[in-house]
Amino acid sequence: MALLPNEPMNITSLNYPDKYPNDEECVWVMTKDSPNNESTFGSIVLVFDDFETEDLDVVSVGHGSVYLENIILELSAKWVPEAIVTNDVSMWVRFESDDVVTHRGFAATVEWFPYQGTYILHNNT
Ligand SMILES: [Ca+2]
Repeated sequence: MALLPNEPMNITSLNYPDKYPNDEECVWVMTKDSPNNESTFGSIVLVFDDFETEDLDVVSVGHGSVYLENIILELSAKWVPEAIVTNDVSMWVRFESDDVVTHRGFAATVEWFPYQGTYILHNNT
C-alpha cells in the first residue's frame, strides 16, 4: 500500500466487523510514496480504532518493508487504542489466526505525517 502525505488509510481484519476466519494470515506493508521524489521524512502513525482478537490470534507491527523483521510490538486479546509510530519509510502489519475461536478483529487507521517534529492524530470518535 502506498501512503500519500496526510492521506489516512484504513486496514481491517478480514470480514470486519464480523468474525475473521481461522487459519488466516494477512500482511500489509505500507510505504511512504513521495510523489516527486521529495523527502520521506516524517512519521507513519498507526492507530487501532477497534481491537478484539483471541489471545492466540496475534497482530504484529514493525518498521521496514520485510514483515517479521524489526518488530515494534505484538498484541492480541483486547487492546486500548494507542498510536504506534515509526520514522522508517515503511511499516508492516501482520495478523495470524490459529485454527479455533475467532472474534471481530481489528480496524486501524494509518497515516504518513510528512513533517518532522510534530504530528496530529485523527480518530473516528
Ligand atoms: Ca483463534
